Amino acid sequence: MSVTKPFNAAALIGEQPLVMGVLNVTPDSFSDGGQFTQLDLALDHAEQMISQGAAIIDVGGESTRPGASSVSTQQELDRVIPVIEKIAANLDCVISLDSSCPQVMEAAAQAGASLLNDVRAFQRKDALQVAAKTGLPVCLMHMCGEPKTMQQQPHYDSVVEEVQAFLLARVEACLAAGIERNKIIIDPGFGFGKTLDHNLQLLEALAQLKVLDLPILVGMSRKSMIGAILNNDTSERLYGGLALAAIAVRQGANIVRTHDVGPTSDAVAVAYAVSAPEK
Ligand code: 7PJ
Repeated sequence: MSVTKPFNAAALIGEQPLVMGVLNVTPDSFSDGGQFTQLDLALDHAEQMISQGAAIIDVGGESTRPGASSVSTQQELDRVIPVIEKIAANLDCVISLDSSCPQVMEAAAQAGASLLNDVRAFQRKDALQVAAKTGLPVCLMHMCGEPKTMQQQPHYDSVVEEVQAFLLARVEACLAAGIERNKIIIDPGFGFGKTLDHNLQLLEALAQLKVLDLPILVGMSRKSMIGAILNNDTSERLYGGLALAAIAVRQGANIVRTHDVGPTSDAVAVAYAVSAPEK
């Protein structure tokens, strides 16, 4: 029997940001590729992230690294559903599904997921309707293009305005599909069809997204924006990622998605202690 842990998205506002640990069950994920494909290894990894401070485990079966090719629905189901069932039955955390595929969303909700995180902001056919039917909170992320080609000369007239307008339009689409406002989280989508300069502009303007009055999720862990500044590989991007996480919290982020849960939890707590409204 799996137990779905309820997740109240709207309650995140004004509270200490949560850390979301990344659990990739894809053989080709770029930073921990291939290490956690087996069920028991995935469970161990999730347990370790929870013990280090993750409140949410984000389970993904499709690699969205730049250039990655797509996976079939069946492959995605085979990868993520057993992992979600196992975590739901054994660990105390919120389980998030990182997927754009409606069939996977539906199955994940039944298996014990309590958050739907879609890098395509529920734009695939039937995704919004299926998400609404599950009754689960959703995370809407901005992406320009598709993973296979998104880093080929991304262009914006104003990245901040365009991302904000996109998110607003997707919020409206969610509301129209029957998803309640208090179940919506937004994410500017760092690294998804963005140059270093675009990413830095979005981080600098993150607080502007607060006008939508919705919780904000950020994911910058190990991403190429760090590599572009430090000229290093994914395995060397921890400290750069911590700096970005601290700045994001200062700018109002409510959930920080990371591969490096322990160090990020410390960075988030310290940054929040500086930024928190007085109690
Ligand atoms: C993100 C994500 C992100 C949200 C990935 C990686 C690439 N979901 N899924 N936001 N990134 N909401 O882990 O580097 O930034 S996959």
